[in-house]
Amino acid sequence: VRMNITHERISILGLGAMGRALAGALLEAGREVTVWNRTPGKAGDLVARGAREASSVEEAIKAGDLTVVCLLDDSSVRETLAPVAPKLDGRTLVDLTSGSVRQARELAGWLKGYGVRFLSGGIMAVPPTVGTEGAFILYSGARDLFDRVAPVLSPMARPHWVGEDPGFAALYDMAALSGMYGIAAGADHAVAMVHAEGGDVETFKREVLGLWLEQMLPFMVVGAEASETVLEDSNPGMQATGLETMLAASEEAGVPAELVGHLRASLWRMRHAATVA
Ligand code: FVH
Repeated sequence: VRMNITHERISILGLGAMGRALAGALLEAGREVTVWNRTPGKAGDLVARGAREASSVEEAIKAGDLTVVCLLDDSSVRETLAPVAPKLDGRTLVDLTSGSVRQARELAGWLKGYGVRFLSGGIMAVPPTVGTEGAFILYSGARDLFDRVAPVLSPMARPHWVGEDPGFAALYDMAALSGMYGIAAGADHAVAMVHAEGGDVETFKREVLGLWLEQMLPFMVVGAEASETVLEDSNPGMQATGLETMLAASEEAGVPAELVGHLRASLWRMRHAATVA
């Protein structure tokens, strides 16, 4: 039994922007870190900060009590782990590579077959925010494993367990990404309207859009299921009409509004439900 579990040695597979940020945060916190990357030459700065560079995946995994994988996608994880998988019995692996629910579940099943203790993760941070307040990482898999691993990896970002099902971290990660891309697409559309009508885009972004989104974000999240977006002071009828007004303004500006257009049907449904209730 280790007296201080944060002394577990950590290996990181993948030194893209995210892998380097994760390794950097762990080194900053005094962790013992070994790194590996498919293409050599990316470890220089980390080695200067105290990391050890392994020359093969196997060497990296053997050097750590636990291995964090952060590669491009699920197929790069499979490709990297397949040659060493038969030697992973009893090892602990945490995969923070983005993937789908099915990919996470299948990877967990595949690794279980080799006797690997496995957690799947979803990083709710970007490289510059790794290690800062607000950054968090979703983990799913066995709770006891999470309890062991969380304090070791906490310098990367606040660890948050979302369930035993290995697919849940990916599920919440992908769903949250969709929320983010939706807002990004909405912001693009907003700016396109301002641009098309001759407005000052920089002023609009600085003095209007950011402040407005900040103010509305909590309402958007709470009311995310369209059928529940009934704000007491913003009734569905008014919202449905407001959306039509915005869509008309967008059409006038000659800017396609497919993204927000899909909200039309649900708002009119809500308006109908509110009138018959
Ligand atoms: N960076 C971000 O903003 C996001 C934030 C949220 C989470 N994502 C996910 O993190 C994974 C890694 O992202 P990244 O930013 O590190 O990505 P890259 O800088 O493009 O580095 C990719 C690394 O993957 C290696 N790699 C690619 N294919 C293979 C392969 N077939 N076998 C082995 N390694 C592979 C690549 O190696 P190399 O090209 O340098 O040899 C990099 O180490 C990702 O899932 C994001 O969705 C980041």
